[in-house]
Amino acid sequence: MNLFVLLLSAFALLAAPCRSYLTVLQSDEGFSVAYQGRLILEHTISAPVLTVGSGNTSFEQISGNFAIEENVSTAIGLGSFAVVNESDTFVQIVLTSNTAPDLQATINLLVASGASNGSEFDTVIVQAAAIHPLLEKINRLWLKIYAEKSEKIFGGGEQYTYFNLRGRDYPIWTREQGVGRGDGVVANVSNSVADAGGSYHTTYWPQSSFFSSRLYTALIWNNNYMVLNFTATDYHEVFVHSASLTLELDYDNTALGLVQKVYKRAGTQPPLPDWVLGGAILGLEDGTEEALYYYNLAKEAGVNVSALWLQDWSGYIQTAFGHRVYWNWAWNSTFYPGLDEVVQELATDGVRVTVYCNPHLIQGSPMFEEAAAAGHLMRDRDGQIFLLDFGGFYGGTVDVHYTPSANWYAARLSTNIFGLGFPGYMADFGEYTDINMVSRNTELNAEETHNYFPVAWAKVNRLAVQAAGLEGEAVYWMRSGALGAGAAQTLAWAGDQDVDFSTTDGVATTIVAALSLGLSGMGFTHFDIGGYTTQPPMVRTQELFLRSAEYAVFTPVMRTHLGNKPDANHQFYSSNDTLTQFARLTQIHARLKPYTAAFVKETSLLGIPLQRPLFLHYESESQAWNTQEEYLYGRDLLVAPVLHRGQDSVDVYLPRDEWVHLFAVTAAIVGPASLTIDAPMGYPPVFYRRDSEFADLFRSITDEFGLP
Ligand SMILES: *[C@@H]1O[C@H](CO)[C@@H](O)[C@H](O)[C@H]1NC(C)=O
Ligand SMILES: *[C@@H]1O[C@H](CO)[C@@H](O)[C@H](O)[C@H]1NC(C)=O
Ligand SMILES: *[C@@H]1O[C@H](CO)[C@@H](O)[C@H](O)[C@H]1NC(C)=O
Ligand SMILES: *[C@@H]1O[C@H](CO)[C@@H](O)[C@H](O)[C@H]1NC(C)=O
Ligand SMILES: *[C@@H]1O[C@H](CO)[C@@H](O)[C@H](O)[C@H]1NC(C)=O
Ligand SMILES: *[C@@H]1O[C@H](CO)[C@@H](O)[C@H](O)[C@H]1NC(C)=O
Ligand SMILES: *[C@@H]1O[C@H](CO)[C@@H](O)[C@H](O)[C@H]1NC(C)=O
Ligand SMILES: *[C@@H]1O[C@H](CO)[C@@H](O)[C@H](O)[C@H]1NC(C)=O
Ligand SMILES: CC(=O)N[C@H]1CO[C@H](CO)[C@@H](O)[C@@H]1O
Repeated sequence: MNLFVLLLSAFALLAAPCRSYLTVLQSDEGFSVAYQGRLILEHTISAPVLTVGSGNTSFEQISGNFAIEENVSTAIGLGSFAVVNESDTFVQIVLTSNTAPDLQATINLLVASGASNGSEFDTVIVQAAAIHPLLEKINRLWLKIYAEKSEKIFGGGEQYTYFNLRGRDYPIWTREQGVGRGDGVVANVSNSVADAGGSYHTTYWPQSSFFSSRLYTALIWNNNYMVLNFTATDYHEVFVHSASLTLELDYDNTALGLVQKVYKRAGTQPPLPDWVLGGAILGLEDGTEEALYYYNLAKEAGVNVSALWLQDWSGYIQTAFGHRVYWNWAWNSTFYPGLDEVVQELATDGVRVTVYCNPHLIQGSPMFEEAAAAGHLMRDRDGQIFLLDFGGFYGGTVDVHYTPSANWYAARLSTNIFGLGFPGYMADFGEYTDINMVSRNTELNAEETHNYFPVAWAKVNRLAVQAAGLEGEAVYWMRSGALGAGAAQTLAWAGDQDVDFSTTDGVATTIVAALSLGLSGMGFTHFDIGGYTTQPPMVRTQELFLRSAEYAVFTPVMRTHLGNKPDANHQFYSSNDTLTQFARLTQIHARLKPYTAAFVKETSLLGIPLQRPLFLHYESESQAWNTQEEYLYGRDLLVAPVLHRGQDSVDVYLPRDEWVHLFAVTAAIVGPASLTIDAPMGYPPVFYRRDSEFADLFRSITDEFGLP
């Protein structure tokens, strides 16, 4: 999107005020450009800021996993420079190759001023564009942004392995995040089967934006393949498949101020309904009778239930991977008889029923046939419907890029889901778009068709909600995304973790996911309690189920998932002991609702993520920038979950404040302090700020649910 359009639509443009903005320093050897004293570019003839070139790339797709082979045929650094315009608010530099003088580029830096809710802000726009008589031959560009050695980088969408992205490169290409991830046994087995192992950077929601500890953020509205490269010590490099690149840089004096700018610039979110905050969404399946049986078990045990989640409401098929949903998004009344009446009955308990859908339709199903006949499915380069192999069956993909098809799908989902009284669903997938899939929207190239798909898919879901008039009442949760997707999603979820404690693909990764997404402008997320993917001989243990449930209490939505192999997994109903312990945890979640609701409101309004890194509030403490296994939940709760097998204590950093243990009657601890805290099952290290205005609520939780 064009920045000025954005500024005009969302904010009032100011007449350019007189402040000192851009400054250029130059010598015979090079130049630098700074904004209010903060360096942006540092160029020398021998180490140019800009390289342009050409190449080609293959993207081989198997089940949403991509093998990407990059072939760079030319890459020419543009060393010679001339600063041709130099004012406070506009700088233009022309760069020229020393060896090929007809190869040039311009870099423009301009300051756009705006105001939001009475406060002024500036955005520095950096535009780099190649100039060449045969411009079509230039399709690769590398731009270096000044960096400091000690600088930390966060965001990049939903990253799972490393919270601080510094020292590594991050391809921006939506895909499966991988089973196992890295080079452990699980990933190796996944690789041998379907190239599905994944690595530290593979994610459903890569985002072309980042958040620097130098208190600036960069947003890049470009859906071509890109690599955010943070490996070098003195620069960051953006590599893009394009002859031009635009970065929008926003600055602030505090991390807390900056995260709010990210939110406003990336797009504010539709509201998260209140009803999801008070108890658990129970993932159940296998028909009406089975689902109601477990619901009643839960109810009798005192579980606070906000909703049932019936992902196989449309039917199922059995594949080698496990029990799979039948991808035809309509109520299957033979499999779920009387579900319409169940919706009414459960409403009297204050319990809702939620379902499932994705942008694909199984070949041969009624919706597939309807979509195919009306031209709503994506095609291959020969004009045939593109059938993707989903492991055990084939499916078509709705052309969400093409407005008439997107509208058709939104209307269908709205009728089939909301029309039957289901106020929510998992809106799965969004990452599988093969490079050879063709949309009827001809404005997008093949890479954009792939990378923008999650945003277009999110918009379909929002349209479906709006068509039903249910904004603020309905929820859909998504895993795929890109810059701009947050503005069309009510809630994210962390995708398919393994049912284990691994740091590469287990429960611990969901904290990194929440924190990195939060600094990318998406403040509401949650995860499958106990994980999803079971790859034999892996099984979900009671310990994993309960440890992740006790951590999920401190996320907006506690939702269980039976997993792809329900029988191999410990479930909330697998033992009476689990059921009792789980019930207690859902009661704590329900009890916290007034607190959660207050901060959900703040997140919607301001964009301060619900799960937040410590440094947003304790910026001056270096430890607050280094934690990736603890977080603040709202302003007043500090959560340090148990994330490792057999662990019964947690090393916790408490920043400068007075902290009271939520589950133990002890004196307040004065931070900053690093402590080892005992963590018996059911009592994870969670602290509240003594000065919190919710202290009474917290004390009531200690009284009722604290250690005996
Ligand atoms: C990359 O180049 C090599 C030869 O230089 C070639 O074998 C390979 O097919 C190319 N890959 C792509 C994606 O074009
Ligand atoms: C990609 O480039 C390589 C060499 O740079 C060339 O051998 C190959 O044929 C090209 N592939 C395509 C698909 O253009
Ligand atoms: C706008 O500013 C006012 C006063 O500073 C504040 O009360 C209000 O919450 C702000 N609204 C938003 C949307 O930021
Ligand atoms: C997995 O495969 C990688 C690459 O082949 C290898 O380096 C690694 O040792 C393997 N891991 C295990 C646990 O076997
Ligand atoms: C990232 O930059 C490093 C040098 O700092 C380079 O070795 C690496 O190839 C780059 N990664 C990509 C994907 O271009
Ligand atoms: C949780 O369950 C209890 C007991 O049924 C009920 O009183 C309470 O209202 C529930 N809380 C919420 C937030 O639904
Ligand atoms: C309903 O679900 C059952 C079980 O998966 C399946 O056999 C049947 O084909 C489905 N019916 C419809 C209309 O989708
Ligand atoms: C739970 O306890 C009841 C009786 O208290 C018993 O009938 C039932 O079998 C137990 N369930 C499990 C899963 O152990
Ligand atoms: C936008 C702008 O100010 N462009 C100017 C840059 O400098 C050249 C020559 O110095 C002018 O011709 C442009 O008008």
